[in-house]
Amino acid sequence: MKVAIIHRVDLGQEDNLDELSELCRTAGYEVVYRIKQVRPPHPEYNIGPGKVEELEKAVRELGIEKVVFENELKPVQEYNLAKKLGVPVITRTQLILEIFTLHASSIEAKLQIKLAELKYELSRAKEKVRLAKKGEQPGFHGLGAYEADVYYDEIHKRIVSINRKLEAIKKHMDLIRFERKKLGLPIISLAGYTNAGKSTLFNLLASEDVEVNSQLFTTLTPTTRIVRLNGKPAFLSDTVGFINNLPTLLVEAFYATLREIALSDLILLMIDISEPLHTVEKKLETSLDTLNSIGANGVPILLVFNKIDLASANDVEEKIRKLSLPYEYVVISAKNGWNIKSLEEKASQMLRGFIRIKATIPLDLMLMKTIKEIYSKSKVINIEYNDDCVKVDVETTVELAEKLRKLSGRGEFRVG
Ligand SMILES: Nc1nc2c(ncn2[C@@H]2O[C@H](COP(=O)(O)OP(=O)(O)OP(=O)(O)O)[C@@H](O)[C@H]2O)c(=O)[nH]1
Ligand SMILES: [Mg+2]
Repeated sequence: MKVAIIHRVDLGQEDNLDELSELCRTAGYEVVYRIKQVRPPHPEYNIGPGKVEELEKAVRELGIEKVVFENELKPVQEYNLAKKLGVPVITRTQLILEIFTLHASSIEAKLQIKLAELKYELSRAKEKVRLAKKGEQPGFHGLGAYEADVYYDEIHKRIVSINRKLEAIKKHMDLIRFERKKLGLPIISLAGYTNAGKSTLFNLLASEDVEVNSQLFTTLTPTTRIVRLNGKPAFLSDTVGFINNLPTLLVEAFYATLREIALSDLILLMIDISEPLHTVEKKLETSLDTLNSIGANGVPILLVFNKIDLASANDVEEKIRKLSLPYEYVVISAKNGWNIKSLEEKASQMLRGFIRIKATIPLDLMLMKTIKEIYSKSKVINIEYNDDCVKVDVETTVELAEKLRKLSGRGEFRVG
């Protein structure tokens, strides 16, 4: 489907048409016309009436079937534009909702998108009801003032019902998190701008097969696996990508999936370093802001500069120097598996909660079950089986270390 994209900006404001165009591509549209206009918003159309004429001509001549605005439009502006142009007019929020709908696979993600849609509709329903009452928006769902009120109430009821379902899912997810927490293993989240390569790295580290795609927002449902980083076991979660100007409604909707990040012990923040410096800067800023807004400040961050296969070593080095960030970092290519070893080393060094212990445990107390637990929760440096005892040298969780201390009884037990 052919579309036109439009961004009205204030004086001195940068336009966002490149990203909007990328979002359109992800939604399956072909962008054949783009307009940037610098002016204050026009009450009737947002853009100026002259631009509307120009757009109307383009729609007719190029066979454009939909018009996508970067700006939020008032219902009356949307209505005026659609009437004038003869094709549907949508905004960035609706476009992102369309993309999310295409990619959502879990029940939770689907419900959250439905909820965001309804909230969006609700915020506009008020205005539509007002217009219907004033008789200014004839033909709005063919409703009169009374039906418009009913319509508003109906949306409200559906929101309440979806919220209830989501609450039940949240309880279930909390239970799963609690069970994970009980295992005592650290939790690592892969976070970052959409398309940075999170799922590619996740697949590599977890030997998994989650979808990797050059489109935006491929991952909408977080996936978690146990991985080993340099021998240390941990939970690793792949999460939904960040984006600049994510409509507030969607931030709320996806807060639930992003909550994982705030609860983790380490964040691997991925950045595509092959892009121009100003893009890297902007995306990094959005990512850090998003982490802040979901309450993840305080969680240690390891910056993972990805896609170094697409840039020269000098270029990568210079960009990182210019960014001069107060975080630990590594440079990798997730696609080619370059430098994954040093990523594992850095990440495992930053994982808190593991301690090195040496213990000698009497053989009659050393059960197979304990040996299994040691292997699943520790980096084993050495285990030595003797006639009457087992000597273990491991980096392990605090809980397991305590258990081994008790088991060692009068045998040897040393930390460090
Ligand atoms: N050249 C190159 N491409 C990469 C590298 N890592 C990932 N990609 C590509 O980048 C695109 C996005 O990768 P994904 O792993 O889906 O990115 P993501 O961060 O999970 O994206 P979302 O789920 O949409 O947030 C895919 O086409 C990958 O093949 C890399 O190191 N080098
Ligand atoms: Mg992904």
